[in-house]
Amino acid sequence: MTIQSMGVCLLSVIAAAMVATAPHSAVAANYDESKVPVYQLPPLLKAADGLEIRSASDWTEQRRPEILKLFRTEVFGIAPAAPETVSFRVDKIIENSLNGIATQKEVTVFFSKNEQGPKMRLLLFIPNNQRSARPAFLGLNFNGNHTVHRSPKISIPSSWVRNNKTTGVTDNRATAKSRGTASNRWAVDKIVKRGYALITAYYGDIDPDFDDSFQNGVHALFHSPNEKPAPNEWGSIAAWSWGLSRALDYLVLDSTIDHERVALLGHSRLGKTSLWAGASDERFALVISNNSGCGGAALSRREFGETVSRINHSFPHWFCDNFQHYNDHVNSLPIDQHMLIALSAPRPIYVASATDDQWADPKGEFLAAREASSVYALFGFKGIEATEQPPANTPIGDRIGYHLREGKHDVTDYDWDQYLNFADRHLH
Ligand code: GTR
Repeated sequence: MTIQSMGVCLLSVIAAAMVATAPHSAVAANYDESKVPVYQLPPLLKAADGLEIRSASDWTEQRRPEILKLFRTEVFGIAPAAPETVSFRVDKIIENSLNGIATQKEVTVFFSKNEQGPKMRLLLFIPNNQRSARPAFLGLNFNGNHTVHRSPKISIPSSWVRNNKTTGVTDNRATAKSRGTASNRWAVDKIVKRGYALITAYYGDIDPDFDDSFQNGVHALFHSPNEKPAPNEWGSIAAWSWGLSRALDYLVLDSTIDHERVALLGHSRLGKTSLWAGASDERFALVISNNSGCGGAALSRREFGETVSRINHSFPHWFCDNFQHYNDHVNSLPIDQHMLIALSAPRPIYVASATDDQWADPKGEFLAAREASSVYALFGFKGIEATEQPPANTPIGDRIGYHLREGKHDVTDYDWDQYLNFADRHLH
């Protein structure tokens, strides 16, 4: 080796070391399909002991529990069981809401005996003039229940709220200024007219979405001050999912809602949440992931758009600490996100992407949904048969639904139309 080539060699070693240690933000995200690494997904239909999974009972008894456990301990973290101290109080009933087509209700879910402690307020719109209990969509919202509809009768959250130009929040306290600011994402009238109830709660009631070492929200009820959850214990997504299960605990008691036909819906980080809530609580009848991306429906091994490393650096509180081990070793993850989708089988599940939401890797979301179909086949159901991602605005699939909507990272009326059609097919 010449001195010159030794120099070049040394320089490239130094450059490689700099890339390896550079903060993730210094390395551009990959949006080039030709740069997606070659990867092999962990198998859905082979158990850890090598057994081929050939039947629904093999899946339910052996493979599902082992995959669920891996997501619990390596990705989202173990959440506590429902405490016996949870209680519910119906605060408000307005019978002629939405020009008379719905009953609007507010219910407080107290997570402990202390009424001043963490609690979540549910907002319900229930179709009027129906002879039977209603199927429902249940989804958390980002900025408070009062943002989903402009009705002045919706209570404003008292918990910590993110400062935001659109909602006019500047000091982490919500005000009447933000009424209805998210109404474009919540097709309340349309949902009610189609015969479904809509139930929502503010996610920050369950756990405020910032990295505070879990000193507030429901974590504080289960850990002593300054004690962080263990590396395999719940982060914020698991806490929000836990909250959705507590909402369902209430719905079981409400005779106007058919608790066996509750569809979970979540967008983005709350789409990751709906996938995990549906996986960890099988009482949910249908699961919808809207633009959930990394840690949600998108395959991690594609490293397209947001990656495991990026998400763990930007949002260290979302997942359990064990997930950090895979930041630079995504191929050693014992799971990938097709398995998260498969955990909802045989219940109907819908994955939606958007063309301008490359950060969430629409193709990776499609591929994960398609891969999960092999588990649905064990139950005699068709998932997604298409091998290629469909063009924009072309919903496909049977028991697993998928569409790629034209447009940005958002929930639109187009998305709701597909979810309502899918629910009509599977919940009636
Ligand atoms: C982004 C994050 C995504 C997605 C999104 C959201 O900043 O990188 O994983 O969750 O936030 O929730 O709006």
